Amino acid sequence: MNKISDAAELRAIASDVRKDIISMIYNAGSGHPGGSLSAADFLTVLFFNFMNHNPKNPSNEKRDRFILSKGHACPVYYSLLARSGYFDVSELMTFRKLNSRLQGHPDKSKFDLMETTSGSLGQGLSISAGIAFGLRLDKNKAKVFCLLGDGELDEGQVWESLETIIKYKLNNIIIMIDNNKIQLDGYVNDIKELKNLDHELTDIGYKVIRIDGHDYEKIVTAFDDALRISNENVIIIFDTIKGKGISFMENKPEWHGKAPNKEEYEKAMKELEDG
Ligand SMILES: Cc1ncc(C[n+]2csc(CCOP(=O)(O)OP(=O)(O)O)c2C)c(N)n1
Repeated sequence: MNKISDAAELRAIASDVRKDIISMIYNAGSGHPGGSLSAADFLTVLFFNFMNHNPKNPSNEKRDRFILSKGHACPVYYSLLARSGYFDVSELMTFRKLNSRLQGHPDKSKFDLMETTSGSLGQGLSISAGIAFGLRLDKNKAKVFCLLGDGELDEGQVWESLETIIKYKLNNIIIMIDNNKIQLDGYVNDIKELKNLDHELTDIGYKVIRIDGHDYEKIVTAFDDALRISNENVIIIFDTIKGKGISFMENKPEWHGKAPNKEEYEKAMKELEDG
């Protein structure tokens, strides 16, 4: 796929992605807007400027792999796949409908394009480690990009895989944390405080890059740096705002997993239209 590095162009794509997210969830009457919107900027940059993938040859062995461990945020993933050209954007409106490929959580049995099924939090990084191991055995230089939520870090399995990745020096994985500070029905730090996350990750051996996950220049530099580092395990912590882009959804736990009503949908779309 041709890479897009122009920030204005990337922002325009992310705006379309946000409109897709809102429309899909409104149309379905259910879904997870907050954690989809928070990841829209850095995932747009990843899909359009950094990840090696080709919608014309989706199963090419050389493709970089993307694992959405926080599977509930699949509206952002489905939109990016459609906007990249893997399927028609109109299919997004089948989200969460009976017999659709676009279920409420990514389902590989329905949609082979995905590297894995996800949604049961905590599993995606273990799967990524397995894929990365396999790639290394095959002498395949492809990268594995895995996205975790900050609330997801409450799952012990995440920490097991973090240590496995260090132990086996799986430097072909780039881990991303969407640090939007909110999980299902409250603030991450009220549920299980993530004290000194950077230090905890550094202590177990990671090179931690921490940036504003809505600042395009910083996102580009972070991916550039992460891809340049070949002898360390890299984690990028993206500090983000849950619900980013829709004023009444921003930083509000209630927008983790609910659909807008008609009035809210129209207001959200207008805000996105007005930029
Ligand atoms: C194993 C497991 N336990 C609980 C849930 C229910 N659940 C869905 S989303 C969520 C909160 C996730 O928070 P976070 O990882 O911060 O996601 P984000 O805020 O980015 O949407 C929870 C607890 C789940 N999907 N899987």
